Amino acid sequence: MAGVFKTVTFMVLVFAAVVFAEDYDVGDDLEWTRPTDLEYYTTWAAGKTFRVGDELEFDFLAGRHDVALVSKDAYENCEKAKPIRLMTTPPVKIMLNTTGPQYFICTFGDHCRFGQKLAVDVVGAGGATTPGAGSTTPGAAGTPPTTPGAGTTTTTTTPPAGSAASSLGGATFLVAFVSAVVALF
Ligand SMILES: [Cu+2]
Repeated sequence: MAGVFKTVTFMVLVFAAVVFAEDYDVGDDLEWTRPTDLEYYTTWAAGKTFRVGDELEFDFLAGRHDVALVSKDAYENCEKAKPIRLMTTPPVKIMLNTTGPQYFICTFGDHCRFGQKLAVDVVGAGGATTPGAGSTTPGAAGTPPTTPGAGTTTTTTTPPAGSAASSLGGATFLVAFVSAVVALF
């Protein structure tokens, strides 16, 4: 009987973890393109809280743009030569699975220099930033540092089982819970 209960609890919590993860359409209506406003994607990212487990979706015309995951340096200087990862087939979906800043640019023409670049700062459980090694407030190039925690204090003092998921990043939560369940059996 206990086994059934555990299984049900597990399924409910997995569902909760999935529900609380957010999918972001990068750039909203403009999608992923060369903007007329240099700060367009900086503005788009400002005020959003990106958490582990959330997903970024870049939509663009194939062959006109691409998505390069790059270093902070490459982001700031629009250095296109050696991206960490280059993704060319839309839609490009990026699962945010680590905390800390992540940088994306388009490698076509001058697109990056014209503002087709995105920096996001990914936070983990409860909105607390776990500053990765060497992460100095992301985006010296213009991303306003979203004073971690200041705006989004989700007053969590021993939350009931149901609301636990909301205060945790989806993926982190999932991994932690799966580990717990495996340990139980
Ligand atoms: Cu482009």
